[in-house]
Amino acid sequence: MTAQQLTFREFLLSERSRHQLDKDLVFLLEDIATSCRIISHQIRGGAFAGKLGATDATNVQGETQKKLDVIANEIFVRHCSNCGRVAALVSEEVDDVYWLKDNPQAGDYLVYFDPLDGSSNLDVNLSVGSIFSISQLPASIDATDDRSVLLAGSEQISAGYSVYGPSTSLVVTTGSGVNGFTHQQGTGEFRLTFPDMTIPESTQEFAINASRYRLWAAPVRRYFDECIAGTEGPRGKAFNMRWTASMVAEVHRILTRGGVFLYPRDAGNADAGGKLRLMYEANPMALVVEQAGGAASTGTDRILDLQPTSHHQRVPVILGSREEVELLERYHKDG
Ligand code: P6P
Repeated sequence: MTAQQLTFREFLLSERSRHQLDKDLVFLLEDIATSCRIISHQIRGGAFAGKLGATDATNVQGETQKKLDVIANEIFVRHCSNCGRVAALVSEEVDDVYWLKDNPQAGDYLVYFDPLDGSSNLDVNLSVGSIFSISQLPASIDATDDRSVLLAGSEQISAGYSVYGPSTSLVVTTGSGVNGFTHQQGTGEFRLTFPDMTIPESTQEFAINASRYRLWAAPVRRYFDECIAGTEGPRGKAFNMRWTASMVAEVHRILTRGGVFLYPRDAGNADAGGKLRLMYEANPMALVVEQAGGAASTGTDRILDLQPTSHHQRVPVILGSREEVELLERYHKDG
């Protein structure tokens, strides 16, 4: 262990003094880290405790809930309720906004989370993760109205994710860059192993579910066709493709070595947003990616500028190395 591998608390306390973080935000981020630590433990012991596999319930997304989806949600709810300044929780697994305070105050925290993203990977022992986003209740909003959680992603004060892979990573931004931590077996600490994570401007790696080619609009097909055309094609370079069916794992790879991730909407269903959810998938990942020097777009709009219309709203997502995202935005403009 090298000297600079601060624990998550040591890091947060140093950030608090450098960037005037509120002490309650430090407590809340530690509660989120604890949630990720416990979820990691539950996953790694899942096969022994009969916790893999599905329940007979479906969530608001119409997806069959895995046992660990429900367990992970309960862990987030329990630990995010510790901080007395959390006004409400918005979970991918829960239909309604979960208000924790009868009379929330301006500045209280709103926590949006996908407790277990990519859970279809659980039964086949592939990476899954948790995603979180934190905003604050504005002064001018009627806090008893669920619409008060519909804040643009640019309002986030913190966001991040945890990857439950060969090791457990926690990646966090509080608006001053992106830092990566690794869970240390034995001590249980998250230690700062990847400080100041940045996304390379250019890449030769893209991530998309190519089985959906027939459903894509022309700009996405154009981009994909040029990527697979290799050195003889218009891009003049050969690309590699990755698809892990876990957004968290894709984003972590992009933060680690660059790349671009796409989940476009179906061309024939322009009203539908696609698959990924704005409030607790696209927004937090967009903040992390932008803070690491990348870009995040729907193809036509910057994700963080979107004004939400519902807390389970879906949006198309293109994020990662800035050069690729900007090229795809140009292709969308060309039509
Ligand atoms: P597909 C997981 O269900 C998820 O929401 C993202 O984590 C992932 O990128 C995507 O869906 C995978 O979608 O269509 O390949 O199953």
